[in-house]
Amino acid sequence: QLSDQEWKHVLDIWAKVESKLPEHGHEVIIRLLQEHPETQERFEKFKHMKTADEMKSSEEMKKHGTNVFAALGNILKQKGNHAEVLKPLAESHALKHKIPVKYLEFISEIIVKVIAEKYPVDFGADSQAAMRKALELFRNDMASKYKEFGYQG
Ligand code: BLA
Repeated sequence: QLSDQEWKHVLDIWAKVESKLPEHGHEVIIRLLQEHPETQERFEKFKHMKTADEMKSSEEMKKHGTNVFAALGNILKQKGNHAEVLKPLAESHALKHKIPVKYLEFISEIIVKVIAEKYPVDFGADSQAAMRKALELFRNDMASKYKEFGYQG
C-alpha cells in the first residue's frame, strides 16, 4: 500500500496528464506496440498496422489510448480501494483479451517513461517512485483476480 504522501504524488501528476489525456494515452499505446511487437498481436483492430506513422494517424488507436488512460485514472483515484473497478477489467483481460501480467509490466514502464518525458519538472524521483508503486499495486491486484478467473497470466 502507498502512504498519503505517495498517493498525493500520484494524483498530482495525474492531474497534469489529464490535461492531454487522449494524446498521452495514444502515445503510450504506440510505444507499447513498437517496443514490444508481440503485444500488437493481441489487438484484432491494430494487428494489421505496419508503421508508427500509421499508428499515429489512427483515430481508433487514439480512442483506445483515451479509454486506457481514463480507466487508469479512475483506478488511481481509488487510492488502492479499487477492487470494484478492477473486477470487470480483470475479467475481460483474463478471459477475453488474454493479457499476461508481463504485458502489464511493459505498459507500466512505458507510462512512467512517457510522463517523465512530458513533465520532467513535475515528475521527480519521489513522484516516479510513487507512480511505480501504484502501478505495481494495480498489477498485483490484477494478477490475483486473474487467478480467481482461472487465468495464470
Ligand atoms: C481493452 N483495456 C481495454 C478496455 C479498457 C482497458 C478499459 C476496454 C474495456 C474492456 O475490454 O475491458 C484498460 N488497458 C486498460 C488499462 C491499461 C491497458 C487500465 O493497457 C493499462 C494500465 N490491455 C492491457 C495491456 C494490453 C491490453 C498491457 O492492459 C496490451 C496487449 C490489451 N485492452 C487490450 C485489448 C483490448 C483492451 C486487446 C480490446 C481492444 C478492442 O478490441 O477494443
